[in-house]
Amino acid sequence: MSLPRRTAGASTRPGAKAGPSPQDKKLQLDAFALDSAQQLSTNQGVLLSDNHHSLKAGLRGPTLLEDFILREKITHFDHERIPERAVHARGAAAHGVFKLYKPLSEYTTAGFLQLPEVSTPVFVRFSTVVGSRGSPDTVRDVRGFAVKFYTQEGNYDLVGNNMPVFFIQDAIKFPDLVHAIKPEPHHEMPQASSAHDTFWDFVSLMPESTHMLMWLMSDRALPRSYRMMEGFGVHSFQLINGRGQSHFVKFHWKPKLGVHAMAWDEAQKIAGRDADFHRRDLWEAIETGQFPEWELGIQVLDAARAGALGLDLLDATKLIPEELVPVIPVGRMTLNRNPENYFAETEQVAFHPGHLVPGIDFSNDPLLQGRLFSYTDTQLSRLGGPNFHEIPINRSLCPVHNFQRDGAHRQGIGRGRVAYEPNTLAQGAEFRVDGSAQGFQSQPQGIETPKLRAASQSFNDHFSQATLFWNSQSPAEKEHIVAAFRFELSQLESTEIRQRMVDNLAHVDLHLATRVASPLGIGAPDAVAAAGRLGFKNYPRGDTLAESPALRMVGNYPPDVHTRRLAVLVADGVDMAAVRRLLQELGEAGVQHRIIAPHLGYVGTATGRTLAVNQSFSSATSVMFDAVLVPGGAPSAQTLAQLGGAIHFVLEAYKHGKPICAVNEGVGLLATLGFSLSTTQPVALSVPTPGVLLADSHRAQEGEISQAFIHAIGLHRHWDRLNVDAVPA
Ligand code: HDE
Repeated sequence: MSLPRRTAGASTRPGAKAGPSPQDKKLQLDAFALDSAQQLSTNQGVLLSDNHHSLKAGLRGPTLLEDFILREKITHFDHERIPERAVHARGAAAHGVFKLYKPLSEYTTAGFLQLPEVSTPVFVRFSTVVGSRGSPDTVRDVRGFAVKFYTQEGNYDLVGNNMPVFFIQDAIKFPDLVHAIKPEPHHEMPQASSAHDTFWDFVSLMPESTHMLMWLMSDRALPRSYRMMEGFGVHSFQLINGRGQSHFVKFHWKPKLGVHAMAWDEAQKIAGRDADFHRRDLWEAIETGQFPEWELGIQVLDAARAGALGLDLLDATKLIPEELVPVIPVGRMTLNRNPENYFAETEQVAFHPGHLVPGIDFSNDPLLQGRLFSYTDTQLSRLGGPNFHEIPINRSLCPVHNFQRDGAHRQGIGRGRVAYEPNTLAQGAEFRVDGSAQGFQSQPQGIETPKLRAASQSFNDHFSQATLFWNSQSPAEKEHIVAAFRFELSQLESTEIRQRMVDNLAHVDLHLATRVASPLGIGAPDAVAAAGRLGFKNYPRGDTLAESPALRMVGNYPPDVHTRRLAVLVADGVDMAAVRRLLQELGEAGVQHRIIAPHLGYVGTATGRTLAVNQSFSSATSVMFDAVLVPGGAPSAQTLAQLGGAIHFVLEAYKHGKPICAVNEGVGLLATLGFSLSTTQPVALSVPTPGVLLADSHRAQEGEISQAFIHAIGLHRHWDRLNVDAVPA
């Protein structure tokens, strides 16, 4: 099957093919690669003889206005910054490919969803929502997950988030939501945080936000890595097949490495240690060939099935439980190339939920409808004019033909005098684009009357899915949600807002509300007080699921240790021989380790060898690692047990639920936690609390320690560990 190509009208990029045009290539060379020319020039290509001195009247005199070289350089510099995105300002991106598993012609005519042998190039930008461009990566926030597919039928953008629902049901409330969550206007604080009065004031008055608040207070808002997040298209879209039939569809991205979070305490510490934590993680994984992958999945259902579920698919505060409509895996996305230039690609990329290809259409979701306006509008000011589609990262790989003309920064050189249709002058015969069967077709559908400003009755249920989410969490995830609500609400100056919020939560679950309220210095949650306010309507609950296991993070993906970072804590006299095999097997499984010691350089091992040190305790911190190994060797263990940095390292890793394996004398470093190798009942391996392995290498069978440790690392975090709150780290 050959894919249709666009042919009508004048081309802005004649004969364009995948990859940069000769002109782009020249620009790339001219920009930074001086090695071929070895000489600087002005923007006009005029070679410079001196880039160190401005033109002055005499050696010690004033600079002359006529120095066009100085003025060009400074003027360009003065205009280097463009406005950051109003939301999602902080981001990181990568190139990759999407491959389909099998044709989806049953549901859609979209070309890139027909042919498994075609690789569709993609560019994906991940982001936080609230913070400014320079804010830390690890704040509690929703993450953007925007994918641009450069298909042979034009660009298709799937502009989603890492949470499947949203705060509001109607786009008209978006500016209010964003004003409420952004830093407060009088003093521009706090940065990149929802923990302040204006946000909770707004959401506590908008019960429709409650479901999304549960997600935001959950561990989903603290991803360990962009590579370990799910992605969701959020809204219902439509897939249209060759018979013109429409199915509603929800898009899902499922990460190969599983979905994993960090602890809140850890996220805050990382924000100070490495504000670029997620950006660096993505970059390094790709640079080292550990290409992140996601599976694209779809939930498809026709209108009748949607009605039977009792869910309104146009309400973006609701999801479709996977237990009711399974997610069908349809293809795989691999990110395999880092951008060459952050500004040119990651900053200038422009997504739009209305960049659709034939066979996919949007729905009447009133949140989505508003987005269809917003995204082009915002690029006009952010990217400086209507020709942002001509910026290399935004160009489609197939040719673009239309009669748009001119505008700021136009790149394409339109040929001839015809920039309208119908016409006869372009080809000597009548040309018109008027009802051809090819190309994008909007799916015909009825329109309701009368026109009015109101929401459908079916949008009134604001709590049942918040309750479903709560009921579906593992005990540890529930604890984290309670702690997150307490943290956020304790930051508020207004006790009224605190009270109002816990009154709302009483409609989700009274036990949750009571636990959140208990340390906040307010009254007991009062569901009746909340119910008296606007937005609390009795609505017959739709789905009757008691819980949806797919909504919890723990246990939903098979354990995978690829790219997990292990800290190996050593000092002089360390017994590396006893852990050499263990480290080798961990490496073969995909774990990357670094040696941490009291000083940089080398340490001497128990067998008189030298071991190169990667980091010292003065720069290394446990929050940069996923797991800890403490080898034996009495002198090494004794040195570490005297060192505050080493003790703090393991205490903190313990508190954050990270797997810790201590071998032989290395167990001594866990003495502060009350662990020791049992001398009365010697065993090869004991696990006194989840994820803590105390190993006696002399008794262990071959592979016994590594298997247990790899399994513990694969589970990622051991949240159900003993006495975590008592650990002073
Ligand atoms: Fe966005 N959103 N949004 N949004 N959004 C933007 O577009 C907007 C919404 C999302 O990496 C802006 O180019 C409105 C939902 C992502 O470049 C802006 C509404 C979802 C990104 C905008 C929403 C998203 C944006 C800011 C309510 C998940 C980053 C700069 C009607 C499905 C894309 C820009 C990137 C960015 C408007 C709600 C996802 C202002 C009006 C729901 C991932 O146009």
